[in-house]
Amino acid sequence: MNQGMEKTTPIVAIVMGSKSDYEVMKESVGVLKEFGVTHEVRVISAHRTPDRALVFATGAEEQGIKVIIAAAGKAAHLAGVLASLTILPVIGVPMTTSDLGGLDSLLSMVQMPAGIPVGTVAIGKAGAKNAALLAVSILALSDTRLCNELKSFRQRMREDVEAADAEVRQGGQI
Ligand code: RP5
Repeated sequence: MNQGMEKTTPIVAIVMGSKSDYEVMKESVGVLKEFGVTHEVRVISAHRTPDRALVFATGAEEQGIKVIIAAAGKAAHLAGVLASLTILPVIGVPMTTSDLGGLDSLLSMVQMPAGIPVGTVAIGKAGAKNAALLAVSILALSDTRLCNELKSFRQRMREDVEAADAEVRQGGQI
């Protein structure tokens, strides 16, 4: 494989159960771009396209994927199904839903029976961001650049909070 190909080979896959999940999942894309992590975005449904879910998950490791982020709503079995078919770490992002607010998605994802873990993050956009940050943390275990970038990211957050604290203390009110 030449160097150009290596640069664009995705190491994180963001898999969404529906195109309708993208509005939330673009937060994950934004974080991965910020950290310069190559990624791909797929729409694969565990119940509408189970055959494609099988092909994707069983081939992901060979394709060079290191972490899978799976987003789904309602009976959100996508992450669990993918996790059952690969030993790659799978991070699940529960989507907000119109009927039950995303509690349905959260419980479907987080309550995996023992043996097949799905690392589940918060419902919605915060979860989408954290899923990508968690993926970066996993990758940073064997990538010094990402490790340093993560440390700088945390430092910037600390400085933002400290600056906000100084501002409210000076003004006396928010
Ligand atoms: C899930 O069903 C998807 O992940 C999505 O969150 C939800 C609704 O899908 P659409 O009916 O909008 O395609 O599979």
